[in-house]
Amino acid sequence: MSVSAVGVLEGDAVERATRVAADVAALWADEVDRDARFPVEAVDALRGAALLSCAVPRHRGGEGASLPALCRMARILGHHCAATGMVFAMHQSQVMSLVRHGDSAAMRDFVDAAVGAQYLLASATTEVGIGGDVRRSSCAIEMVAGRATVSKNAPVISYGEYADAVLVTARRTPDSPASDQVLVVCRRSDVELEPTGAWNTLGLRGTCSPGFALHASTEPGLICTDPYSEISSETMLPVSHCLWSAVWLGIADAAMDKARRFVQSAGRRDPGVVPPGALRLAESAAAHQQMVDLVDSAAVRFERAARDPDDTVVRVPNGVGFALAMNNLKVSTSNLVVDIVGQAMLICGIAGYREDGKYSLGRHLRDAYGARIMVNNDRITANSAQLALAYRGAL
Ligand SMILES: Cc1cc2nc3c(=O)[nH]c(=O)nc-3n(C[C@@H](O)[C@H](O)[C@H](O)COP(=O)(O)OP(=O)(O)OC[C@H]3O[C@@H](n4cnc5c(N)ncnc54)[C@H](O)[C@@H]3O)c2cc1C
Repeated sequence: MSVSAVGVLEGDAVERATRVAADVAALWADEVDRDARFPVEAVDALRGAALLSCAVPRHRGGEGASLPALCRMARILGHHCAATGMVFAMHQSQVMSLVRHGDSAAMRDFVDAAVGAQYLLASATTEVGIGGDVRRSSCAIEMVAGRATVSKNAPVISYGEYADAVLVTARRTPDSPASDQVLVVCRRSDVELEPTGAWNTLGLRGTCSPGFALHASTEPGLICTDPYSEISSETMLPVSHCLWSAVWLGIADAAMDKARRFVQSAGRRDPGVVPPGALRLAESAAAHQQMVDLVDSAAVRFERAARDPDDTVVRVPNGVGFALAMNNLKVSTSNLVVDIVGQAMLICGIAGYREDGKYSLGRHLRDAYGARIMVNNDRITANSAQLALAYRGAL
């Protein structure tokens, strides 16, 4: 399916993403997973449909897609190809971070270029030796001949080899403490990426996320002026958790569809008898509904907080209640997706366990297991435990 067959720029962003998901991503999902290769057709189609810039405000050349709309897109992409959904989700959280926190002239020029050329943005936040604690860095920005340079040993950079720029966290200066971080944009032409390993994982294989030794030299204007602590709490973390959860919801949708079709088919074979899987399907539907409601309400919570930081219900975006809610979202949805796909496996039985039939659930199950470790739930819960000690309000 060519990009033009997807219907470039016809319909709103959600409609276009739906077509990319069903007409392109779905066709290649099994091959992408089997070969652990980048979903190049689907990402090209997203690019062709101008969906890589849909979160940029209209007055800056994008479509001003809201977080609830981005979540709907991530969900439908995740349904058909979780790797494509996750690439979309990770990219959009980088875009939102730049749009909301990059106000230098250089940063505005970068965003203009990103809209025009439909840049794909990757991120290097985790670091060897620091693990999944994205709020600390050991690498640091050093000024060399008027350029901001950074070298980072990144254990994982998703689609690093396919990205047009990498957003890197680092200490502000070589003398700064580990927590005094900045976010710096490094264009691909300013970055050397030496692979330090391969990406041969259980699931989300198409995200192509090996480790890299990253060396970059960029313009100082491409260092975000807001400290990373603010970018993370106000945008990158909540947006990532909402969009990742939406992708996991897409995985759950795919499993639920198969389970439902399996039970309906059993029902048709024996009219008048409720198939044994129907009860389990009803239970799974309740868990699925919880997931839907969690994702929808978290995206709306973010929008309300972004619109009105003094809103007394949602609390300020970087407030403790907001942070707890966004942590809880990630931990809950990453558990629910594994439960739901596991229940679908019980419903479909051997037909779900097989790798070659229309009820096959293997890819969904393997993808689902990535959710809990994509920033480890134990680490997030440890952070929530500290926040909970200090918090007295309602969520
Ligand atoms: C599909 C996928 C794509 C990814 N893409 C990217 C990307 O593009 N860019 C990027 O930067 N990262 C990315 N990540 C990596 C990041 O999300 C990982 O969480 C990170 O690399 C941590 O890896 P880890 O599990 O080895 O480390 P840790 O998070 O350090 O976990 C290791 C162990 O430490 C334990 N632990 C829990 N809490 C603590 C604590 N408070 N202190 C110490 N140890 C604790 C954990 O339970 C676990 O047993 C991706 C991950 C996945 C799964």
